[in-house]
Amino acid sequence: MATPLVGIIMGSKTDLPIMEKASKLLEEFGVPHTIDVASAHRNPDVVLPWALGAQEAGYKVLIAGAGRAAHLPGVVAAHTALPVIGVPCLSDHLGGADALYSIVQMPPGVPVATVGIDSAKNAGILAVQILALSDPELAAKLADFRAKQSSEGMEHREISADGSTAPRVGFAPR
Ligand code: RP5
Repeated sequence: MATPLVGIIMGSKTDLPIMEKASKLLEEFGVPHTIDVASAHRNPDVVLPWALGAQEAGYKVLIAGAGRAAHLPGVVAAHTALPVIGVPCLSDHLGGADALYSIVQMPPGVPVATVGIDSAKNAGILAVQILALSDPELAAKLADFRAKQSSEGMEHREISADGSTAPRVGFAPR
């Protein structure tokens, strides 16, 4: 089995429906990765060795997702020099703003690259972009992905402009 390049970790199995979107994206790109569940406050004895050993284990990027007082991404980042991408997970309180602020507001010195609330797919894409810097094959896949996305965007535009690609002026209905 290929050495996993991306390590995904989340604070609870209840985060899985969100975090599996990162895994799905990495699968699409053929990026070997692992998924783990360990909470920074309930399982610190698991989180610390995972983060401390991640670089030696061969990981290049880590993705950490958590909800509420979401300290997992910051704790992971504090124990590794690898780039850490944080995913604020929506919980049943405060609309996910609690997790967003907890993750994005890291004090200067230990950054967590934070994506939007529940935006685990973007975390996967960002991980691919980082890996693609030193992997031409992955860079080519990323270019295809962007091109496909762009042409889909144009299709949407044609629908919204009644089949015409001419730009609309202001908000006047046709
Ligand atoms: C966080 O608390 C987890 O990341 C999860 O988003 C949230 C709730 O966890 P559970 O009580 O559902 O396990 O630690």
